[in-house]
Amino acid sequence: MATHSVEDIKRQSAGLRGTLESSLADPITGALREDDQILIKYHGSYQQDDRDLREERRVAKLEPAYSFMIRTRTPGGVLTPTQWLKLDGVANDFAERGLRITTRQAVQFHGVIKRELKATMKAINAALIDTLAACGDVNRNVAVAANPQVSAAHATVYAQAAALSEHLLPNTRAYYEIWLDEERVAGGDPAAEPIYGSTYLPRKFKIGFAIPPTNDVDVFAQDLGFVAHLDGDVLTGYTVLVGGGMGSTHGDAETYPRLADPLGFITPEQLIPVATAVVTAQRDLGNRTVRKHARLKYTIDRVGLDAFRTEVEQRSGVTLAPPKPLSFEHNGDRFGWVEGEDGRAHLTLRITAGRVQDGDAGLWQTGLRAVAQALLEAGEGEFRLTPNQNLVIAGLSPAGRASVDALVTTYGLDQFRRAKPLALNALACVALPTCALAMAEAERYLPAFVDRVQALLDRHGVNEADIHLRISGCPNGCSRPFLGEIALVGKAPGRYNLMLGADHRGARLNALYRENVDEAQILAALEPLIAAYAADRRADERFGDFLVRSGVVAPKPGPIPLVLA
Ligand code: SRM
Ligand code: SF4
Repeated sequence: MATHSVEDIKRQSAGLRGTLESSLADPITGALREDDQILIKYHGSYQQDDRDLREERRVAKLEPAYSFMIRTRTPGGVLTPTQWLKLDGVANDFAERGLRITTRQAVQFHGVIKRELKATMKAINAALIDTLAACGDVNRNVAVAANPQVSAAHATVYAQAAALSEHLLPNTRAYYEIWLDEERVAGGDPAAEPIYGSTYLPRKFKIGFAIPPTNDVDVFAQDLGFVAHLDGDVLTGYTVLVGGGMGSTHGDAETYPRLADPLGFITPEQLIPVATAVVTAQRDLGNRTVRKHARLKYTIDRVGLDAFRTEVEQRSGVTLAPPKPLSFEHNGDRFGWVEGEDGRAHLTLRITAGRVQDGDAGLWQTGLRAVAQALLEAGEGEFRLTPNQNLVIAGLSPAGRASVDALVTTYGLDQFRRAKPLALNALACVALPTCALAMAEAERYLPAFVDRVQALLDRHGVNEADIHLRISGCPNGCSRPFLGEIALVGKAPGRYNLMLGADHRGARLNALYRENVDEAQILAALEPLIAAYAADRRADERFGDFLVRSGVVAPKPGPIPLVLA
């Protein structure tokens, strides 16, 4: 869709209302009117159709099998057991394929039909979770380090991130009127949007908070990243990063993945004014003519980092201190049990591609329901979704730990004990059958592809190699594939670009190694590299680093020198 029309739709939407209510009430079609398809994104939902059924329905002269994806706004992916149980109920009552944990710590439901959309939204809100601004040209779900090994400072960072998420919500009451039957104020004027204005942002906007040494949120892939600096248990401030993003278009060199640059250092008190200044600067400076060039990363490349910093300082009244060195060990999750400083135990479970559904790979939905029920009865613990599509059962006493451990074994949720590092850290976006933009499989292909690469690792005696592998069904990059040591980026059914050589800390982009290749060609390309890695790697050298050192690929260096842990 041309940019001007999206801009017009936003401007004329009366605070994101559009004609959504009459579109929803129209019994003739399972779809919404075109403009409303844009507006519903700001309410956290996408109209989709089942691409597996497209051809069959076309031949039968039926309209496509329309349904809706709904995405929660769950900053930091934190959910109480009660909330999990309610979301589990939503999946059973209204959705297909269970629950889906996303790469930004949200839950997605797929396959909700139009006439049940409102009831589904109500059921989600009954869990005290909303979906407002989970999609659309606004600030999206705020990602926060989920890994539980740290301390009181973790809670402080999470609280700040959740407050920022609230602060950046649109003011419009449209969401509450349309989905929750709130009465419209007399006169019906849309609420003022001091942060967004009437056309919201030029494009989606993403914020992430990392707590070193873990970079599980892939902070360099965020429009706006905050890296926490701790002095013992005390949060002293954040290094602010701007201009990260993954999305690109095949064959269009003017679109590209980009790592965020350091803008400066701020104290915790300066967080909200500085974040607001970055958002409003992007609101006013971002490209509103060409949507493909509208993300903050392009704004920064156009105006320059120094000019952008000056803009942020003027708007916020904060003078940014120089950024501090950063130290990350990896951008994955830590699986299994860890104990926090307060003696509470946390268990990180591996969930392949974030899909929580009963199947051959485990009774995931039933099992997690039993775990949530047990936490509820014991009055302790919570769930935390990770930005790597996994799940942490957090905050357990020794007794709670024993009971959760038993449930996890009973329901086959202990994949983290059996799987090799390659499988544990692999990511895949949703792609087919629901994603309208998918060019190739991702989530459904991940297990088979991981098995084949693992077979190569086994054959060359490096079966425990911890290589970060990521698959995306297209170059939009929803599994952050350009930060994978090995990545497949979909080109066409069964064909991918093979990207190699990112680091394992999320601080170096990979580079194209083979274009438009099928599985046999991918495996043939990987085998000699894995053999060389097995023979020639240095102690503790990671696969991506090895490929760069040995000149196989030459990716651009990362944004700043990191102090290595
Ligand atoms: Fe994404 C569009 C799924 C994280 C970059 N993304 C989509 C849509 C909505 C397709 C569409 O526009 O029609 C996908 C829905 C598929 C489906 O059927 O569910 C979709 N994105 C996802 C999720 C569910 C992938 C997953 O497997 O977990 C993630 C939901 C995150 C959330 O909870 O908010 C998801 N998307 C990401 C990320 C990773 C991140 O944010 O850390 C990226 C790369 C970072 C970035 O934004 O640059 C990402 N998604 C995109 C883009 C490319 C944006 C760009 O700048 O060009 C699109 C396409 C677009 O916006 O036009 C897109
Ligand atoms: Fe869809 Fe492409 Fe995102 Fe995968 S990367 S979910 S195929 S938009």
